Amino acid sequence: MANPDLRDWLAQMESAGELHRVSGANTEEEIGGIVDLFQRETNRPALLFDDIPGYPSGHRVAANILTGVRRIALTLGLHENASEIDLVQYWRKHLGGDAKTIPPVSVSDGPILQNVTQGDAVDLSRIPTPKWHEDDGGRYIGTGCMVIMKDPDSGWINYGAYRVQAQDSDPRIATVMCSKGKHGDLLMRRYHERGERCPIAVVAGMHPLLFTVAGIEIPYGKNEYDAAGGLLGAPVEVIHGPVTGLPIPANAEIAFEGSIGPDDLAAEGPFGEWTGYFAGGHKKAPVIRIDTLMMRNDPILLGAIPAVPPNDDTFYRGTYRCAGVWKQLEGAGIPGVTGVWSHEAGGSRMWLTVSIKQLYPGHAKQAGLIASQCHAGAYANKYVVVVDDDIDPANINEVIWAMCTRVDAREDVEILRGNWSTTLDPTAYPDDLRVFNTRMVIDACRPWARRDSFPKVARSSKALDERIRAKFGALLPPGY
Ligand SMILES: Cc1cc2nc3c(=O)[nH]c(=O)nc-3n(C[C@H](O)[C@H](O)[C@H](O)COP(=O)(O)O)c2cc1C
Ligand SMILES: [Mn+2]
Repeated sequence: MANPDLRDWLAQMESAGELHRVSGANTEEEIGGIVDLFQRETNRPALLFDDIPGYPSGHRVAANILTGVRRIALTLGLHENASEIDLVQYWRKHLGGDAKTIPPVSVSDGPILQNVTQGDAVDLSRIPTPKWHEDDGGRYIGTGCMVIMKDPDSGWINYGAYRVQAQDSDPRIATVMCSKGKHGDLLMRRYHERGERCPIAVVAGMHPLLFTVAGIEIPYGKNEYDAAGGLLGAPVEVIHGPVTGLPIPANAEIAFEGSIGPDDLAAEGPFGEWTGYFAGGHKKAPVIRIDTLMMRNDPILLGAIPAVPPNDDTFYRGTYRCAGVWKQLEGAGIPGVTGVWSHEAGGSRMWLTVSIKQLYPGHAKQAGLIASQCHAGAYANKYVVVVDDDIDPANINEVIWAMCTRVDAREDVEILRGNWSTTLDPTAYPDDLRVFNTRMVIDACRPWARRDSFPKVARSSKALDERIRAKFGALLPPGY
């Protein structure tokens, strides 16, 4: 059976009531403006734009894809009523060295080859690429994307989501921004150190499961296609780019291939980023000179847009990151962890809540300090809150209630200076480097010494809830 494609995903979301269609919004500001409105809260529907002024009807844009718990669950093949912590549990199982992998298979043809243009005929402006934020420096064709490269020695194939700007000056070029140390950056440098051009392919529309894998940290040397196959339970079917030979999903919507020469740079940015600011500025980025543009009939561009959080860049990745923090806490010997959640308002990074069953004095503080510094949790974190296991870490009302009623700030708050951060964090310091931040670890568990005498919670018991639901269920609104 062929792999599911973006169209299958959109149909699945539509039948689940998770898709909203918009006709007639333009790429200059209206698509971006609508996406911004939808992203202001999680669990609003995904968006599909059609009849975009200036483009043939049927050339579409999908966005706001993975900002809801239900859509992430359906994308991963979980039950549609999976909770936030169920998503975290999924990644605990499907993460790390023992995760199942299935290598991709090559096929000779696929829908992505329905429309192929090469050389001077390449024209990226055929794709309705929105200006996503009012003050962006250009149009980003690559957000919900896969950027594919190959190790020149070992042949290792890597793909990641790195932002790709279509350059208005020439419809045959684009720029790509891989942060230092990302696999794409490391691979590109291997070619450039030898004075060679780096072959590259960009896929800008595909099933969101393939995109999911693009944005998460699959280890160095591992092929993201193998990881995606493992999650899909079937090999990803790929064609090979006619010029670069790089593997491209056969049922992708839009893809282009080309190469990046050493020292070939163009102006890039600014771009509204995941912390909610235009913090990266206007810099130079490597130029992709495109050899081949491929697209399906009626192609669909996939957007996953960073913005003031919550946003599509960070929300789904938080579920994966929490599983990493959970595993690393356990790896550090912390028992009794019952949940980890990274609140979406902090870009699913800056705020981390850990729930534990307190087992010994100092346990809660130990868990908080390690969560704030373990590899999965440390980057750009600002707050770690540790709560007892009667609190759902994904329910911010419960977390704030615990903070309000179980924290004695004299004992329970630690301030840590000089931590790992990023220039995208507006509070990072010192001014000339902007690499460190200060963070707070808050122990919001019942004080260990008072654990037996602490006041009883004034909420019905689970048993009473059940008796009420059994007798009055028909009279109560759904979900009560
Ligand atoms: C929507 C989205 C946009 C992203 N944009 C960038 C980017 O512009 N540059 C970057 O270095 N990483 C970006 N990332 C993060 C990388 O995709 C992520 O770190 C991934 O693990 C990189 O793949 P790699 O580990 O193979 O390098 C983005 C992630 C998402 C989900
Ligand atoms: Mn990688």
